[in-house]
Amino acid sequence: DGTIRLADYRPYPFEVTQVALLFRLAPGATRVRARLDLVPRQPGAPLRLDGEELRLISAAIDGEALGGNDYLLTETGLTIHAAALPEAPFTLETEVEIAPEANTALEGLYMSKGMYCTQCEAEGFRKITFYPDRPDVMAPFQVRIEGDLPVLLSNGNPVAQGPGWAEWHDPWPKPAYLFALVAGDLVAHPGSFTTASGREVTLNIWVRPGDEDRCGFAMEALKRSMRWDETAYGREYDLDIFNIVAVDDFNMGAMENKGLNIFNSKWVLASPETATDSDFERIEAIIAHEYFHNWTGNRITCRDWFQLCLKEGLTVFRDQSFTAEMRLGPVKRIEDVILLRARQFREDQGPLAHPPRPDHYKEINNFYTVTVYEKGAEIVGMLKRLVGDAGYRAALDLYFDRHDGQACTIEDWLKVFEDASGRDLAQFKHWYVEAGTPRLRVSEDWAEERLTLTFEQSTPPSPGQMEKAPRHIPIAVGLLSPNGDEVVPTTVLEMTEARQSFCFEGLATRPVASILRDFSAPVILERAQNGAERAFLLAHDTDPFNRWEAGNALARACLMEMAEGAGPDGAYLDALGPVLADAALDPAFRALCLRLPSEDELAQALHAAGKIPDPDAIHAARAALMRAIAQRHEAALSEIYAAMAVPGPYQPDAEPAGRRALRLAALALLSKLDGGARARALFAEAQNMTESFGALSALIALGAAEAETAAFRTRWQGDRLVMDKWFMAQLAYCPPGLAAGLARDLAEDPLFDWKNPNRFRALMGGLSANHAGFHDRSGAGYQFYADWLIRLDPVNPQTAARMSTAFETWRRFDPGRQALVRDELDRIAATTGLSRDLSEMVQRLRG
Ligand code: DPP
Ligand code: ZN
Repeated sequence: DGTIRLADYRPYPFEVTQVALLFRLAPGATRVRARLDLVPRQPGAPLRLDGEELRLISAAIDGEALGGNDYLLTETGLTIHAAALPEAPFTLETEVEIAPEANTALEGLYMSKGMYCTQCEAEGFRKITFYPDRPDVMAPFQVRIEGDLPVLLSNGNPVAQGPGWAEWHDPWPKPAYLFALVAGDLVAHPGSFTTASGREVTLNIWVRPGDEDRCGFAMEALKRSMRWDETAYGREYDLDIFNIVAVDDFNMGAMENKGLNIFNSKWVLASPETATDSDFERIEAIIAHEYFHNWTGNRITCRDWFQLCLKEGLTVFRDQSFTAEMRLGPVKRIEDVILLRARQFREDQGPLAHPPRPDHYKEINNFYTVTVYEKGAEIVGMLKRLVGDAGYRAALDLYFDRHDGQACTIEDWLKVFEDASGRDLAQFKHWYVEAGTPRLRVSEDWAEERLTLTFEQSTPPSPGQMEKAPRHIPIAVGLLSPNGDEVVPTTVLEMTEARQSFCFEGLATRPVASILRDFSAPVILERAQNGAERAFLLAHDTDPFNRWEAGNALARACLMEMAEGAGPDGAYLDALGPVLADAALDPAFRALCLRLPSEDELAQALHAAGKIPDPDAIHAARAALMRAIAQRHEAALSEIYAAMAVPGPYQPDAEPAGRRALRLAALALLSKLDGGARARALFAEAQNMTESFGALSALIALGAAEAETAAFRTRWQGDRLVMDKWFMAQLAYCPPGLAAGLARDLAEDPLFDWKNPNRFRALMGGLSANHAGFHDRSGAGYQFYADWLIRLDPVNPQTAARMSTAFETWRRFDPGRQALVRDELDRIAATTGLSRDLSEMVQRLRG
């Protein structure tokens, strides 16, 4: 049935020692000539090459054209029979024709606004030429590009160029998924970097004319990333040149092609007028992420796509550590955990749950998930916590030493940690191969100056995995005395059993335990704790994560009760007071303390508590709590709003960004009382996108943004990235009852260019982010969404499939909503000619 299984992995029977490619570019008919030097490794094996949507012009071995009986050509590839192959090393030459202009799937070689570009991960290279398109086949590439365009780029170092042609050579053996080609009328924002060992590297960010003044921040972020990888990991850059290209039509965020990173323009281009603080932070993180792949992904790559989290989990962990050092570490950690819980825990609890290393798939593009990326990063973080900082560095040094130039597995990765630390990680491996978020229940016992913490763990079943073994869980714990002093500093308890107790002896008075500090493991901690204890931790915990967590737990508990009819919890409102007033606390941290759990997270929590979440009641509860906070703390919030204004020219750094975040959090609350007066004033005077967009969002949430929405459109209609925000925000933040109707209207807007993935994601993602709007009991949100998935699928299956995850929570809801979603999923499934991508997703979603 098209399922690919890890158990079926076999090494490729040929070695590719050299690849030479010649491109003759033309929008409707590009010719690609490929010369592969091959060494047979298994006598008698046929030569099987992947290839899709290629028109074969010719094929020859050692200069001799192949005859019709020598090979088999199918929809998915070219197989040259063993009888037609020499036993000694040989050369295969092929020529094919492709049509980049007709490529709307944005996979392989395609065109974006007159520019040629490529996206080959995971399996796009097979749409460029016949090739063993698998990551364990690594070879040096030589590329010649011929085309009537001023800028012609590929991987590696430039060899030679003239008018209408350029040659590139990449000396580092690489898998085909890291191949890239860009050709167009581009301008460079230049830079340079001197490596620790004194080599000069030329840097360029290539953009379309007009965008060159929005590259400065990304360029500086690149230099910081290059330096950080040298100091934190001892890794230097290894080519003479590093190019980044910004592309408007792109399915993903960015791509780490060797020496030629290709970025969604959204994650490169930034100016104070057009990008928000969080855009700047994301840009720095993504620049770093792709750069860090040069070692974790490119020099050491994956043996097969089941091992995707080998490179992605590790590289996300690296970019998170980088951002934590560039900005505020504790704030970054809290933001990462918010994302993990909102998206990965959600995935783990639904029909799409899968292990960080899956063992089967139909379409690998469907596995570029929060589980592979974010949970993969958490697992690396746990390893680091278990072996310590020095142990981690030793393990990574060994990893680079032992595996440079290889295509590796999770087993190789764990073995490096075992060898460097002397630990047995057999049980730890469950984190990689089993799905599901463990529940960790804790109980406390106090007697004779001894505190005993007893933990019980269990992991619920997930698709295809009914029984789960106990995990090896690092639990960071600290103890506080009743006056807030730390009596036992952070200690890592290692849980390996289903049930396990840990004792702390010799304590004069009963302490308050701070458990799972820094979120030391991606688990759901179940702890019977009263509001007073949580308020104590919110006021006193010395671990910033747990301090925030205590407030978050209070807010969540309060909102869950409000969703079932209770009023706001006075104890929670009281507990916020000292946090708001504490000027010693970082503004960014205080902003996070004011951020209530999302509606989707509340639905997740209610479902986990055995209830049926009601999206309308959750929305109403959240709005009511915002109003109650505003009423209770109006004076303090007004003071914050005034005090946190940032004078002078905009700087994207963490400090002013934190002040703006706190100010906007206060604004969102105060808007519930002032009818939007402050937000309207801020919108009118804002000099940067952070404030302008924050004010607009607050007004949209009030349902009172008509004039501002129109003004924003008039001002920014020529700016594609800003207009994405305009589409998204109106839907994400509007009163839920309006969402589906507004989505229909916006889809009629002439600026809704639905074939552009950013624009499609802005509109559909905006709708699905409006929890109560998307889940409107009429089913209008579901129906609209499904209509568009069906429409997009034949054009861009990858993006259609990825967006289908909006439906992954459907089993949480009442039978009425479930029936509506099931109907839509059935309707999608019944569509003729559905892509492999979307049909796999719908099949899994239906469960
Ligand atoms: N490998 C890419 C990344 O995560 C996928 N877009 O950076
Ligand atoms: Zn990545």
